[in-house]
Amino acid sequence: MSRGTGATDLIWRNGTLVPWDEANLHVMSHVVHYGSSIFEGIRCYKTPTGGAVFRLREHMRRFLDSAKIYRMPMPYTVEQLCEAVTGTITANGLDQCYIRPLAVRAGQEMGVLPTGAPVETFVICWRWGAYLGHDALEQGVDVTVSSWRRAAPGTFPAMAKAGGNYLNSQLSKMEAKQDGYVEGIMLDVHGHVSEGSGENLFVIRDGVLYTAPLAASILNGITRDAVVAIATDLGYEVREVLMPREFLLIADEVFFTGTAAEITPVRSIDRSAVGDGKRGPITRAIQERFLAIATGQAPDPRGWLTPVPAAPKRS
Ligand code: PPE
Repeated sequence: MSRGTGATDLIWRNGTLVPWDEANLHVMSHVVHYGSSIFEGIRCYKTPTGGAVFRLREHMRRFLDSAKIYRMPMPYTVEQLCEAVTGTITANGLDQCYIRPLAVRAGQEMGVLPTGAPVETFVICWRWGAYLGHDALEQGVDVTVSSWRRAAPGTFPAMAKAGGNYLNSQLSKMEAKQDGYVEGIMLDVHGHVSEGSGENLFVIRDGVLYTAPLAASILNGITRDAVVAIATDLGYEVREVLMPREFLLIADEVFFTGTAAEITPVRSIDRSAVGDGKRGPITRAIQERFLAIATGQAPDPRGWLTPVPAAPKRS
């Protein structure tokens, strides 16, 4: 693993905890050849009363939605999956981490038709710090508008968080990095602003927040939903609308949202400064409220946090 992440002790596999090194798949697994997997990304934050998972139920619901879209039989309920997540965090003795629930089509049968391949479900936890670089949360990131578009409606379902979708994300991300940017903003097939390789996007102008609608081929982000709620609480208007590319160039503030990226300011787009070229005041206010709720420093009126029982002390 890279980016300062490291192996933890145990991985949840089909209902049992197995050692990290034993959570393997065969090279003939369907997923290896045809990208047939679905997954989630969730964060557990350290709070004054121990670890707490941010919006666990919503993530596991989206996990089951992704499985349903791809007709992947899933023998677990949302409740069982939530318990698998908290149990795996506790078993690894963690009080803050990134969590990756994953379901793959395994087996050893070749051929596109996936329905004969058994589904294997995993929950993996590891420590994952700043996703878009060390100073990104405060300083903001330099991004580009990708030459790669998001998949058109009716091709790859954007609402499913499926492994195969991330081939599109990889093209955008590699291009951005190669050209000296941290991330790429992709447009949809019609040229409207869509999202980043692993983040949703917000644009601010004259104190109003704008974000792309589901119809612009975005993932229905849970951080995006949290930001809409927080911005509304703080008294800002939020509009879900199709945005032309040039709207990015006249924005006062722009930021990414995502479980891994949290709330990351964008300070330039294609070397054109966003606003003053640094984190803007509204972005900062939303970022601070978001992190305060997630880390248990501010009230949690919507019940976004699920506490994780501490592991018994090891002798
Ligand atoms: N769009 C995409 C394409 C995406 O992958 C993510 C999450 C989001 C939007 C934001 O969704 P949410 O996390 O529910 O707010 N990307 C996950 C995977 C990142 C990775 O590199 O792996 C994440 O942030 O966990």
